[in-house]
Amino acid sequence: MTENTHAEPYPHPAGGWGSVKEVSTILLEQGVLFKGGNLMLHQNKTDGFACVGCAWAKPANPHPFEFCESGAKATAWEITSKRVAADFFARHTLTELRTWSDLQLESAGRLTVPMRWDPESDRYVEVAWETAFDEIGRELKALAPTSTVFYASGRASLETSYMYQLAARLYGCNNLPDSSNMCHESTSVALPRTIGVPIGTVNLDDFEQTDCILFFGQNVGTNSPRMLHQLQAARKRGVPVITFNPLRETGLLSFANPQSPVEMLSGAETQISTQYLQVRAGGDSAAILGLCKALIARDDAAQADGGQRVLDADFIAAHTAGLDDFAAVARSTGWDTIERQSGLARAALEEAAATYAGAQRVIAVYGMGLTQHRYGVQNVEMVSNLLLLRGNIGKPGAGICPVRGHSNVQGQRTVGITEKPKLAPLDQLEKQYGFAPPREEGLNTVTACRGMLDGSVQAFIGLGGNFLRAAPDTERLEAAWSQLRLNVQIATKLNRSHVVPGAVNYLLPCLGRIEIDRQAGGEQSVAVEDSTGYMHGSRGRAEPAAATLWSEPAIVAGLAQAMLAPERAALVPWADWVADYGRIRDAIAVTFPEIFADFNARMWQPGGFRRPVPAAHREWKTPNGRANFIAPVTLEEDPDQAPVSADVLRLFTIRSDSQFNTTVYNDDDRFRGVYGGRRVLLANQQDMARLGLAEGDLVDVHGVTDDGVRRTVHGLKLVGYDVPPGCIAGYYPECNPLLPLEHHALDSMVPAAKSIAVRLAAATT
Ligand SMILES: Nc1nc2c(c(=O)[nH]1)N[C@H]1C(S)=C(S)[C@@H](COP(=O)(O)OP(=O)(O)OC[C@H]3O[C@@H](n4cnc5c(=O)[nH]c(N)nc54)[C@H](O)[C@@H]3O)O[C@H]1N2
Ligand SMILES: Nc1nc2c(c(=O)[nH]1)N[C@H]1C(S)=C(S)[C@@H](COP(=O)(O)OP(=O)(O)OC[C@H]3O[C@@H](n4cnc5c(=O)[nH]c(N)nc54)[C@H](O)[C@@H]3O)O[C@H]1N2
Ligand SMILES: [Mo]
Repeated sequence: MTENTHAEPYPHPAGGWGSVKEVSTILLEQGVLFKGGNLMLHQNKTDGFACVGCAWAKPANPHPFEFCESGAKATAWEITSKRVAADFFARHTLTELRTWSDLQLESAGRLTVPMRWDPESDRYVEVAWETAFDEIGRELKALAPTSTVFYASGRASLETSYMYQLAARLYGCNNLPDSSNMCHESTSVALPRTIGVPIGTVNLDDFEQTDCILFFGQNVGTNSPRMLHQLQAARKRGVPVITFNPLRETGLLSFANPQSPVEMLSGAETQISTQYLQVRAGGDSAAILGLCKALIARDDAAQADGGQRVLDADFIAAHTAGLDDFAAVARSTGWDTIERQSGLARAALEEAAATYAGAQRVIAVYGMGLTQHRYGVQNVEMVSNLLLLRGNIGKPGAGICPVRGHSNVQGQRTVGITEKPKLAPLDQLEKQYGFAPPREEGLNTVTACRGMLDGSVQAFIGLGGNFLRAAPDTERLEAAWSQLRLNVQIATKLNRSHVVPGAVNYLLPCLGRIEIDRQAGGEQSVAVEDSTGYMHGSRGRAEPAAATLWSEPAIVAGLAQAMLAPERAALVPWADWVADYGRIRDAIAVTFPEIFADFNARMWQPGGFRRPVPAAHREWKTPNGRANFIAPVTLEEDPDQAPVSADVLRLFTIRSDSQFNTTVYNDDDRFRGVYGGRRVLLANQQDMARLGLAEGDLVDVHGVTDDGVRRTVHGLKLVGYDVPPGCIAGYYPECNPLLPLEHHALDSMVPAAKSIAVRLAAATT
């Protein structure tokens, strides 16, 4: 594969004809062209299904084609005509399947029957659902509840997620990590401190009213392409877009709308970013401090000569706290430090600050480029500081916009999937169901991995996802994973987490959200929450991949009834809930009346209904009742890692245009012009020359963290690329063996996947 890997510039805009071609190719490959074509018309529509891809907002008046290239791929991938049934496993042992790539495993097709791993033959063997639940229940009853982890990947509906957290708590633990722990947890920790909400404040209307957009470390063209419509509209109004990203990402440069015949035929494209700042990976706190320093300096000057204030003094006085400490740090930090840490020139930062100061309504959008750092929480606080300086939170057209990942990852947290007892409605659950929920802190992703490594975690239940590939330190984790007493994976497609078995190992296949879900009470629908806090109904439209599949609520109910003591199980009407999901929603509305009152009726409102976001109207639910400026503690990116020496590079892991997390659709990364293989590193030419390496060389990458663990990924090919000096980019999940478990964000514990200290050496194998 590496032989054919090559890079060539992608001279086209994001979207455009390339998008149309990609969509038709994947529909064809998955054998779903005809069926798929019709189905797409229901994607992200009121009374249709919510896309299983990203969590970007769904408008009240959708386009006829309210989907994007990425969403169409995700749909095609789920409704593929390929199947993995019992005969597949009769042909392949798990030992053999462990030699398959992520792409090969998932490409085998949809899982169709419940299976148990048979250690004798090393194969999965079909079992009846009831048999599976019986044995899993027996196993779980024999374990201490705190040694079990209930992971959720972020796709399961609000209904399933609510049942899942309730089942875990009835069982006796708060061990409810979800993918948010690897993702936007830095947001969920930072924003409650600064503005008193764990989520963003903007909605789609704000994009129509804004007059400046800032982008930090979010790759919109690949990861939330439907947002390109809002960006394109804003750009057509002349709104400046300032981007901070170490890579010049195609989707942030320009866009041709594949849904606009005029643009497609004329080849017209919209320039997206008006200023592009190639910040060093991990340099955002410094860059933002530079912007703030420039604004404060202008404001000081204005005050001195009686000019118009640059800071929003009225807002600051009426609503905020902490400006003096923050401003002191901004004033005292020298431009030399800011330039060195951010990799950006003072003049470029001052230019961006001038644009920002010239706008009255500013939105700041951000993603993993900020959250997945040692100082990921601080990065988010810095964005909030920048916005607060000019009152850009809590007014129309302005606000903070974290772009969430999985299509219901935000919603899972909303309905109680959290390891943090203080965030869960425990008193209400106690009252509603008549039991004493556990009050101890549960395990998050990092502490769950620690538990697997030290043997204190003995069982892992996965509600979707591919934990083994998504989490840090792949090799160590994989060894620990095989020592689990019980491993139960609820999934749609085969992945690595399924083929490294624990002693007792089950694979339970489920319906996807696109599929019609028939229960005793008729066809069921579910709801999800998007990135902007709106809840939407979603009704499956495709025939199920197999008649043997169970829905996620049915599986969770089956597990709950089997693993709970009978008197505990009897506290919840599991069968009634599965017969009619409307009853689960009624229960959710009782638990969270402020968010979900009248849930069943409101979920079909066009555009969805929004949960309360107090900060969006300047009500600050912080301990001091004000919006808080928080001064940065350091501008160093990774003080926990080896001292920076000239041969140490900072590796940041990225997603390609052809993947959804660990799901790899093909080996190309079209927008970045990298074709035919993912085992590559995008490297700066000068760094390569300095290190005596050249484009095309195969290298071994060694972790340099000094914790006694050797971490190496062998045989990656160097591709010359426009990356800031000292930084190097590689693909997730291929590079995860290099990510040390303890290299995570302070406070949020999000693995710091965007800055891993590594050394390169000529390949030995
Ligand atoms: N098609 C598709 N859509 C997806 C996903 C997918 O894999 N495929 N994944 C979903 C999920 S779960 C998530 S969380 C989101 C992820 O979507 P994003 O938040 O966009 O995450 P990434 O693609 O990991 O990286 C984002 C960008 O950060 C930049 N970056 C890296 N380091 C830094 C840094 O230090 N500073 C700055 N300013 N930028 C940096 C990278 O160059 C990249 O452009 O997308 C969701 N949507
Ligand atoms: N190095 C590095 N590591 C990272 C990241 C990074 O940027 N760099 N990003 C992190 C982030 S942001 C995230 S969110 C995590 C993602 O981590 P996960 O959410 O754990 O991983 P996914 O790849 O999204 O999971 C894919 C699997 O989900 C299953 N699946 C798909 N649809 C359904 C469904 O409807 N129901 C069920 N039950 N199962 C389904 C399929 O079996 C599929 O194989 O990875 C994290 N890891
Ligand atoms: Mo994510």
